[in-house]
Amino acid sequence: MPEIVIMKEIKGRNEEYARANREQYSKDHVLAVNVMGAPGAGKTSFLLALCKELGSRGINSAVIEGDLYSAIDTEIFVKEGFDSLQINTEGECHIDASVVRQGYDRLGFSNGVLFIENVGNLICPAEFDLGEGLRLITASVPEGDDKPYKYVPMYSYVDAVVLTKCDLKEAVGFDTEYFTKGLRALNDAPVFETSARTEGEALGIAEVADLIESKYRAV
Ligand SMILES: Nc1nc2c(ncn2[C@@H]2O[C@H](COP(=O)(O)OP(=O)(O)O)[C@@H](O)[C@H]2O)c(=O)[nH]1
Ligand SMILES: [Mg+2]
Ligand SMILES: [Zn+2]
Repeated sequence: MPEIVIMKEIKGRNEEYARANREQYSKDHVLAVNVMGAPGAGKTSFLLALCKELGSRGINSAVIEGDLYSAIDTEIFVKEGFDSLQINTEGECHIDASVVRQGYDRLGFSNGVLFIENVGNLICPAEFDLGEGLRLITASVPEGDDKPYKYVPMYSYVDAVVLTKCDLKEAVGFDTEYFTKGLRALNDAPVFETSARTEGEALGIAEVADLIESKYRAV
């Protein structure tokens, strides 16, 4: 059974915890990546493929998982040999910098990339800085191409957009141009087209790994 940290009410201000986290990641030579997206967007599937790709490049990854309940996602990473720890919010719809710090201290990770899979939610995770060095959103094509027009705070907040489940693009009629137009009104974040469900190698993961690797090398 993986270790589970239960989130309690926030003590003190989130920004102070976020600042302290940022300092600690820097000392530990860690690039922290806050991965946000809707429930079922493919965050875990994408992260597993990405962690494996980074591993093949000699870069260590660890994953902190945020969910209301269960340790299902953490078990996936532990089974694959990655350091992983579960946060359960028990009802709260985001994780905060304070609970991430508790998880991070228990993980004891350094010299690598720490992925923080946020609670599936396109709204309030954009209000809680976790001290990360990079913010990603996984946007799955079945969610629809209009989401940047509707979830403006989230699509303004992120540094990069990972389109997931691109194998379903034609089936769901996803218009990448329309999606990107909405995004560009808010943000110049790069857009990566990926799929974790293609025959053989996952699609587009190497390109995201290039971005992560360059950010990590600059930590
Ligand atoms: N077709 C397709 N399905 C995917 C892909 N990635 C994930 N899924 C499926 O989408 C569902 C949710 O994936 P998961 O990674 O658990 O999403 P999360 O809730 O955002 O972490 C699962 O049934 C996955 O098998 C993909 O690239 N293509
Ligand atoms: Mg997940
Ligand atoms: Zn919330």
